[in-house]
Amino acid sequence: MLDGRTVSLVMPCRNEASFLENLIDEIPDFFDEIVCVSNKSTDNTVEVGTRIQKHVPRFRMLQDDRTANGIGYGYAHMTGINAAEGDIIVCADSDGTYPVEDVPQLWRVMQDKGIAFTSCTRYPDRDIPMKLQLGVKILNAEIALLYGLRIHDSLSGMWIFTKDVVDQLHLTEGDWNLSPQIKLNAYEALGTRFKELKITQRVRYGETKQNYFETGMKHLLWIARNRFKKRNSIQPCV
Ligand SMILES: Nc1nc2c(ncn2[C@@H]2O[C@H](COP(=O)(O)OP(=O)(O)OP(=O)(O)O)[C@@H](O)[C@H]2O)c(=O)[nH]1
Ligand SMILES: [Mg+2]
Repeated sequence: MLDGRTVSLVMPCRNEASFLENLIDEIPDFFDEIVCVSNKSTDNTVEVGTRIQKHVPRFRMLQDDRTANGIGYGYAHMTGINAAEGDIIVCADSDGTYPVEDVPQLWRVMQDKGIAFTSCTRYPDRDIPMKLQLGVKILNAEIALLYGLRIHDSLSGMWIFTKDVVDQLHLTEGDWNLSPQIKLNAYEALGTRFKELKITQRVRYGETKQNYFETGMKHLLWIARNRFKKRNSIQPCV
């Protein structure tokens, strides 16, 4: 609980069985609920999660087997967010990279500044490999140019928002593009109540399965397509 409000943590998860138990043990007590959503895991993530569920009452292991281009990151988030019962919803990867223990401080800033949706930015951070920094900078510039939104981390996977804004997020992207979509839709719906707040990322548990170049190119195209789709959908005034 934070300020008398219940807090849910939503985590997409694919093939993270080897450290899932440690990860859950480290999640701070202020989280009332942890919703972990596996999507076509081929290791024993679901078995481990089902075992954890038996002795950790606040933990739920869900499955969503829909994929888009073989990826279910976005679908897992949609399922987790829909299932989350907390007044405050926090989304973060299940690989230990995001500092979920910082949520109380971040929530205080959100309260002070009237923020309804926070996208937690990892940048600036000199320790992140240059290639990744450059990729994110290109996507940030594309978003600034096409949407007028200046952000530092278009691909952050940690967000904090209140349950009452969920209906305004209109999430549809089942693959990695849910990450830019949730930020752009939140900004469109909430305007100045959308903000970025700084976090520091940690080193990942386990091996990455990400293809940074391929995913980056898909984001580049999606961000542009999404902008034109919106433009076309604007009806001329008669
Ligand atoms: N449910 C589901 N989760 C996924 C899928 N792909 C990745 N994930 C999870 O989504 C989160 C993000 O994936 P990562 O592999 O960490 O990708 P990344 O954060 O871009 O890159 P690294 O952290 O550097 O590996 C992790 O918690 C994964 O377990 C998927 O297809 N379905
Ligand atoms: Mg990650």
